[in-house]
Amino acid sequence: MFNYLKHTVAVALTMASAAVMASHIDLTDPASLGAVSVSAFGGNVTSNTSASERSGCVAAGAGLACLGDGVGIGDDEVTFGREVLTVDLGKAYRVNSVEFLDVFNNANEGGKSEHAQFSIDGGSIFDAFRGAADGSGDSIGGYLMFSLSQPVVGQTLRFFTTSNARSDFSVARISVSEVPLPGTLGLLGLGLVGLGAVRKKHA
Ligand SMILES: [Ca+2]
Ligand SMILES: [Ca+2]
Ligand SMILES: [Ca+2]
Repeated sequence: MFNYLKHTVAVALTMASAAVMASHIDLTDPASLGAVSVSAFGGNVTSNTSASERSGCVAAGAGLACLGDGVGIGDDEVTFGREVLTVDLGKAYRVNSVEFLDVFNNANEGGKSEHAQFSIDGGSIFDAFRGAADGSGDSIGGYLMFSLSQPVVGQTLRFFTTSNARSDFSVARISVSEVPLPGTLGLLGLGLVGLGAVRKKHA
């Protein structure tokens, strides 16, 4: 009986650790998205596959597939104004980071950093941009990683930009973790309680 319960706890622990595995949704390879769906307001969903756009993605050196330059709207980027790109993950995940392409300082256009903004399930707005206005922070392809200081659990990400009329960007990758299932934690709890009971009996 004791061994059986030890086994149960071991299985529950294994399931719990498997439940926090991270995965990367690479939007530069639109055919790889599986249950993830992308839709747009203000134009069609696009992924620019021209050689120059793809080479900017490759040169960013972020390990992206770069079959396109990420998803945007209409003219290939999510453009300042009313355009909204919606990414439905298919179920709730912990969102850890989002990576963008084509986010530059625009130092040669008035030094106004481009902004990429997004919300998760309609929550607070995250604002991704380069800090330096002198262009020193620019990178090839306008690659920019935005890490959430606290991961947010959600299913639907909405991307837009309203803070600088020069802004446009594409979404390259979303990194998520599985949300631990309450059932798994319950099973783990039951196993621990059972183990405690058996220990008491043996004492
Ligand atoms: Ca582009
Ligand atoms: Ca656009
Ligand atoms: Ca841009």
